[in-house]
Amino acid sequence: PEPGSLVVERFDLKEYMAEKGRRVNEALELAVPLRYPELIHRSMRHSLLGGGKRVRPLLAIAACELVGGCEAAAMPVACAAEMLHTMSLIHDDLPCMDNDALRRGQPTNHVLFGEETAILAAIALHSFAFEHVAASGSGVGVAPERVVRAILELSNSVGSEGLVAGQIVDISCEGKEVDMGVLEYIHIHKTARLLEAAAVSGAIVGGGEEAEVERVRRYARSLGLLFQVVDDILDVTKTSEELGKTAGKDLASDKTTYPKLLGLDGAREFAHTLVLQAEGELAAFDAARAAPLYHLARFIAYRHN
Ligand code: GRG
Repeated sequence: PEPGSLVVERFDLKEYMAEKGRRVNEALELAVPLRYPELIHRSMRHSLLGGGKRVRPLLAIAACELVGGCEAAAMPVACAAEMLHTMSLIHDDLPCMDNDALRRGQPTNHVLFGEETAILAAIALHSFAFEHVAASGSGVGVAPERVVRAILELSNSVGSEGLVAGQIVDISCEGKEVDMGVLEYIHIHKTARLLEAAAVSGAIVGGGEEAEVERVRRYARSLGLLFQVVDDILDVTKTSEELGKTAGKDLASDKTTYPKLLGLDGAREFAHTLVLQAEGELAAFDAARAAPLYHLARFIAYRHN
């Protein structure tokens, strides 16, 4: 085997995720300290620091390192991506949206702090994400034009061409049968766009060339869709196993899912195609540097819960 592929074989994703996750948590803790007015900062910190897999920061850091940048250069955009993700989760849990009481095993923001504070905390995290990149980007040795490009990617991914677009189409389709095109639109916008912006902004601040940044974009887009297809498959198979039946919750529910549109085998085949596409984009890079992103794609594709 080639030297690069040996390194890939020995790579420990769990260890990498734990180590990067620890440093991301430290950076987030420092970025949003508990200060006056305490209520809003407690509310922001509750949702931002209370768990989560930190997949978006990890993507930003791994993409930055993939193109030869260092972790410190990626940290501001990594934190910003997590702040934007957290902002979207606070909104998503509100009574006027999904009305969820639990998130990451803890009470949701509005349950603990009330709706007014939860909305204000989400807005504060939204604007602070960009402030954080603008204020600390150049401080870690990133050229100002790259800082601006990263902000452009992140801001575009949450507005009416990103998360908001996915959410409004999802809401409009509630209770209706949707086709493959609409299902894909919803998932690309609600899930893949922010994952993509995290990875792409990481590659930008890491000094990536245009072609490298676009490879990272295609990798992350496939990964985002893969995440959702596997989620749909697990919804069916987990419930089937629990009930000891062949048909799970999602094949019977109103929601349109990939297994419903493609059948379980078809959805598995689609997931396989997506993981191959994601891996294909990494083939152009040094194998050791690509190892975290390569293993992350496989982890998302072959996870069991
Ligand atoms: C107000 C600008 C604005 C946006 C809000 C509510 C909304 C618009 C969009 C919904 C976005 C949403 C909640 C999408 C689902 C994304 C998703 C895959 C969440 C789960 O991500 P994980 O598994 O979660 O990475 P953890 O907890 O590990 O971080």
